[in-house]
Amino acid sequence: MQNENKIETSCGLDCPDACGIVVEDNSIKADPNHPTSTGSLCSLVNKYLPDEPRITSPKVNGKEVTLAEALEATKEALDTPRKLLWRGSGNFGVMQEISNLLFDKIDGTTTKGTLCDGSGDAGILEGRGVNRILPIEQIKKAEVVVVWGKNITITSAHLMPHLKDKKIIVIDPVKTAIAKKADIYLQIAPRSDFFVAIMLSRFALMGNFEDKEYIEEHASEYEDFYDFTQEFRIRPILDYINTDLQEMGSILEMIDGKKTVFLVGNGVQKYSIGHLTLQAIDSLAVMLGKMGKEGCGVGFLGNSKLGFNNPFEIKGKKVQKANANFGDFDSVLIQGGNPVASMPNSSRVIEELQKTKTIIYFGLYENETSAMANIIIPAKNFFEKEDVRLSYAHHSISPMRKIQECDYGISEYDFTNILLQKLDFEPLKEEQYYLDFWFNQCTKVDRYYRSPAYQEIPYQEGFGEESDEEFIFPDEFGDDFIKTKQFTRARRKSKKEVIISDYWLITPKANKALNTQFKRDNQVAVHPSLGFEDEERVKVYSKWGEHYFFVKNSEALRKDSVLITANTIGVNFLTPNIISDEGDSACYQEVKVKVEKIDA
Ligand SMILES: Nc1nc2c(c(=O)[nH]1)N[C@H]1C(S)=C(S)[C@@H](COP(=O)(O)OP(=O)(O)OC[C@H]3O[C@@H](n4cnc5c(=O)[nH]c(N)nc54)[C@H](O)[C@@H]3O)O[C@H]1N2
Ligand SMILES: Nc1nc2c(c(=O)[nH]1)N[C@H]1C(S)=C(S)[C@@H](COP(=O)(O)OP(=O)(O)OC[C@H]3O[C@@H](n4cnc5c(=O)[nH]c(N)nc54)[C@H](O)[C@@H]3O)O[C@H]1N2
Ligand SMILES: [Mo]
Repeated sequence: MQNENKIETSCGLDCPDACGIVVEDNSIKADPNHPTSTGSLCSLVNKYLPDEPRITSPKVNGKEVTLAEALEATKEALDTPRKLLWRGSGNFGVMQEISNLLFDKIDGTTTKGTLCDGSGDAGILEGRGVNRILPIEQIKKAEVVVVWGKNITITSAHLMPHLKDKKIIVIDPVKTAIAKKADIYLQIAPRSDFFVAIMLSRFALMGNFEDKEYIEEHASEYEDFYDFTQEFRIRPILDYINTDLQEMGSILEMIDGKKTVFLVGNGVQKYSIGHLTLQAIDSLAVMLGKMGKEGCGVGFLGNSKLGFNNPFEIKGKKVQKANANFGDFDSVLIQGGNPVASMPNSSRVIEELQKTKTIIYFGLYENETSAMANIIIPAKNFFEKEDVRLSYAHHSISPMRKIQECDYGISEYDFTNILLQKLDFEPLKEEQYYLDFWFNQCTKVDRYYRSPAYQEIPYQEGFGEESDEEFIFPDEFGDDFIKTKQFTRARRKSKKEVIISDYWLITPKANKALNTQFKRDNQVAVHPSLGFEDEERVKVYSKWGEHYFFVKNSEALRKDSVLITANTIGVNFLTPNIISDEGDSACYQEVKVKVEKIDA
């Protein structure tokens, strides 16, 4: 029986863990029965409670108004032929998407693609046909864990206890906390992951590390793949990656005969060729027989909605999320995001937004985007409304419950429902109808629900939607960003080294922030050999723009890279608004930057 003072809910922040929360006597605790629980919540959820300053008053053109007035102004703004809905991932509840139903009715434009994991996802789809989540139970059963471009201790902290007593291999240009503890650490050149996977595959096939029985059955084109790997020249590529035969061999030996999972993060795919990288990493795992078996698999950001009918899915006009031309619209509704800071190429974003007649910001906090808005609508946070939480890293679906009142904010359901009626459309169905729509598609397991896509060991039977297909290896490589001619056999002539005069920009997540929510930073981390002083103010610039930061020296970096976390004010003035070759994704790291001293 449920204690009256006890409410079970879950965290809505955009993080793979999607933790279960128990609220008792006004305090929030981790739900020990949640599958990823380690007994405690992270500091970010705690920040969510009162001390974070909220937008408490609706505004129209800088003036405080009532919510009713702000909604009336919103109605007028949306009553125009050209309107765009741009939604961020500030709250991961499914009810965020209910505003699609409004834009469907009013014939508005929405977005496609992501700022996040789209290019990697596209590569997974190419190889496996479907992007299934690697269940946490399989991670627990692994003997070796390859942490590849994922900063686990910060972005997925609840996985850490499950990695205890396992062999750890880390592949990351930055010596992260987990890299420091790893059994093997490869401090590779940024954006060289495709080559790492191809070289490891090639050596695996040369050294007979492949799992013949498995690939004969599930990936029978492996001989063509072997030929493909042979198009790449070993010596210049190993030099470029910053590794050697011995190191590659030691990785294969550590994995050989051991249950192995590859935990792959966003870091490997913030590039135009991210899809090829994920497909190559998958190919390596498949070849070694580390997929579709107990204690094995490649875990990336999975598709949380796989297997669901989504009542909020709409057709209609769509523009690229990472590259939206806001200026093409009279009115832009920005919900649950901070695109002025989080989208790439901030100068372009600002310029585009300045061309828009009305910007409507629907969110919790003041930020770069709310500062540009004509209409501000205060949202409710995830403790103040009902919702459903899916995860892109496990299969538990949990209710998000209202545990506190908020008399100034409005939920996405109410916002949508009111505007539909103001614009003379039929109202929505009851809120519970939409919540149940999701739960009814799940299996109930204790207090949680289980996603319809759950499979204990994904890809055990095969690949594709129906698990009756084979794995598809990559068979083509093209890259317009770095000169790779010297790497491939086809064009052997050029012997030029890749000359690095500028620095790679590494821009990962920060510890005490969730994207641009909560804590903001102002630093650029550089290798001490670059000759800057700590706290020195420098200009960092790229062909896309510039911004000023304070220096922090760090031995964890390579000499060819600088690091600015995603919560840093101004970081996206440096990043390009190009879209990945596949997957409609932003490519935050497809850029080289310069760092300049500022004369006092
Ligand atoms: N505390 C906290 N947690 C978060 C978030 C947050 O903002 N703060 N954000 C959430 C969100 S939205 C997401 S998408 C996830 C993402 O979480 P992660 O997948 O961990 O992504 P990042 O932090 O962007 O980068 C991960 C790692 O990639 C490395 N890296 C950079 N370039 C390369 C490269 O070319 N090759 C390789 N091999 N590695 C590279 C970086 O050094 C970093 O260690 O985290 C979620 N969790
Ligand atoms: N340089 C660089 N840029 C990056 C990244 C990077 O690694 N480096 N990562 C990218 C990635 S992976 C992601 S996912 C994006 C994230 O980028 P965004 O999706 O823009 O997320 P945030 O910047 O965290 O802004 C979220 C906003 O949502 C609002 N919000 C929170 N909860 C609610 C709610 O319940 N309702 C409503 N209406 N609003 C709410 C808050 O006001 C908050 O300001 O950033 C991308 N940008
Ligand atoms: Mo993300």
